[in-house]
Amino acid sequence: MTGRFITIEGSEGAGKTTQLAFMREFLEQSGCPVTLTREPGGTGLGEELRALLLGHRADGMALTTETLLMFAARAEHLERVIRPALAAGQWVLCDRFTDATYAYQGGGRGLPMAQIAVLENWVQGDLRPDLTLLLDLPVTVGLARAGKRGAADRFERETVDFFERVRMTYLDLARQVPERYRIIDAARSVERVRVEVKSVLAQWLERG
Ligand code: T5A
Repeated sequence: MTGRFITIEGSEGAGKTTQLAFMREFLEQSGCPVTLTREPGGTGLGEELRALLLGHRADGMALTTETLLMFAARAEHLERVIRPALAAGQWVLCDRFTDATYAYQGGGRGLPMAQIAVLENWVQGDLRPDLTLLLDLPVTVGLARAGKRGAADRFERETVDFFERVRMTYLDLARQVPERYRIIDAARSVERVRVEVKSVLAQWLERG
């Protein structure tokens, strides 16, 4: 039996990493074997690309380069981790995927969505997530949370306007593909968000 592909998305500090730990525990308790991974990253080369993408560069990075590096890391991730895990019947839980490219490089930086779609079709073929949880919260709340964790990476140094565009793009994507997306109000406490995440997963499991 092939596995399922679940992604979690949201802007900075939404609580994805925190909720993924609960999701893994819940799915494993429900008898679903889990592979937990993240983007950019998830492979040796992907983590090296992540360091390039998130690290500061005095000379910046061209938007085309940034986007191609995201998809290079994704191609590696798909080939070495995601597709083999799905073929082995694993439930792949992924912290960000291509929706993040639409939200950050598309919405945030202004790359035409059609160009991202070309790369998506090339790199992924017809593979898309089965379910995407969008942790939505006001930008300033997420940035305040992320700021408590230490030095800001290259994306976290962007303006509030940039993250407002990221948030709006995610909400637009969720409206365009409602059968795949579940929007969760992530401004609440960890525990309240966890209860809703669990309920979404339980309903989705029941549907089969
Ligand atoms: N990117 C990524 C692109 O531009 N294009 C792409 O295609 C892809 C794949 C790295 C960056 O790369 C960009 C987007 C990103 O900027 P990332 O590592 O996922 O991606 O970066 P972040 O979103 O910055 O991840 P964070 O670690 O900041 O956010 P999380 O995982 O959403 O949040 P988490 O769980 O680490 O929580 C942050 C803090 O808040 C607390 C936690 O304890 C933690 O201290 N917290 C809460 N506090 C109060 N109430 C709650 N409900 C809380 N939940 C968590």
